[in-house]
Amino acid sequence: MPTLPILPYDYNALEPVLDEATMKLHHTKHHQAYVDKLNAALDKHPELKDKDLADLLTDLNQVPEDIRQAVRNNGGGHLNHSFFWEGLAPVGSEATVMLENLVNKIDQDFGSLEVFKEAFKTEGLNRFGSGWVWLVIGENNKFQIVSTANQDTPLGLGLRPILAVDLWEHAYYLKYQNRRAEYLDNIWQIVNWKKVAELAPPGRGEL
Ligand code: MN3
Repeated sequence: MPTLPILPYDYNALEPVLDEATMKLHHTKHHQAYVDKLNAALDKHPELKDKDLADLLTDLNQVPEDIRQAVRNNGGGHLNHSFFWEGLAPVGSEATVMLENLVNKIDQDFGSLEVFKEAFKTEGLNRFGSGWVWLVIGENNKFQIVSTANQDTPLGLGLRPILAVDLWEHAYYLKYQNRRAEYLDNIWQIVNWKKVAELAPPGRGEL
């Protein structure tokens, strides 16, 4: 049964990029609500409770129609947030240091780290309304930047996510108000590159 994951750091651990109040609300209220609503939907089809959520979201056609939209929204919300938390780490921590093989891969696929960061920010700014911006492994193991609306995941597009950034206003509004660009500039200080590299291991990506 889906449950709210425990964060791998304290609510104040991502200061000053993400403030404690935002983190606490985001985890205990927003993420919890997705978990609760997902469980309410799955109560109508208990046989789905033991299925892998990522599998269900990869092919939503296997989900009965009466709960399909609820699973898409709330299952997506649960999976995306769980993934998002894992991809962050405290400012200055070892996990935020990008190792050479990842730097090289980004250079190879985007030209440079600066070009990559700018493209990621642009994709995030151009996503109208709520959604997510992602770094994914796409065709030919090439890194790609994509965004999705609402709580949709790139899994349904056949893309393997390795980094997610929440674009919903609840993720940044208390600290950044309407300044999504500033939030996207600052987020790099807390990206867990160690985790990203683990998700794109040698032999699977180009790393
Ligand atoms: Mn969120």
